[in-house]
Amino acid sequence: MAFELPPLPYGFDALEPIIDAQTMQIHHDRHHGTYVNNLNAAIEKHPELGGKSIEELLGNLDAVPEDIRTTVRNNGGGHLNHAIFWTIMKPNGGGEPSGAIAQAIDSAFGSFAAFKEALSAAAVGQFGSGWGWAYLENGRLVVKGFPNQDNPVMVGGKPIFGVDVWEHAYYLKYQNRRADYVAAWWGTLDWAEINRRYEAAR
Ligand code: MN3
Repeated sequence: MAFELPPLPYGFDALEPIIDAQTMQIHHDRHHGTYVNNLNAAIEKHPELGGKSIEELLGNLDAVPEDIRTTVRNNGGGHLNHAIFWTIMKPNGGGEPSGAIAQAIDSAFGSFAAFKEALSAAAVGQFGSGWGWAYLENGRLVVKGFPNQDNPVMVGGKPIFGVDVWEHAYYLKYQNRRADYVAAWWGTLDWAEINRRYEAAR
């Protein structure tokens, strides 16, 4: 069973003006689509891996045959990262978190403002291409920058939500102003979905 590009759960223009429609279309259809195609091409060389989930593959990369390991890391990571990314955003999102994730944020960071500053700094400070992730590490909520298409599952973490800081995610609208993009991105968040992911992860 091949991996599939999940449909975007809203229109390309749904996150305007924070993320422009052209960026969303290229990002989802071409970038994410290419990660899925490359991942499937690699898995085809090792049919014995066909039944594994993307989390299983990335959570134990040492068990992935060496000839496709880097391809699976980069393209499988790209698939998982984006599959999560589309779902944790929504039209008219943002605002303050509530529920269990709000409690976890307060418990680990003291306040939503401090958490927001920490995740934004991790994302903006990630050198080159990568992501800023909020994830569970031994049950505790942490934030960290990850290079390329690496995902917290590769270090035993459980990804809750993250922000793509590859230039393809923001350059058409924000050019080099990554910090402006990250600051605006908070206005897209779907806290109900983030709560659902947190509840499932803990
Ligand atoms: Mn991307």
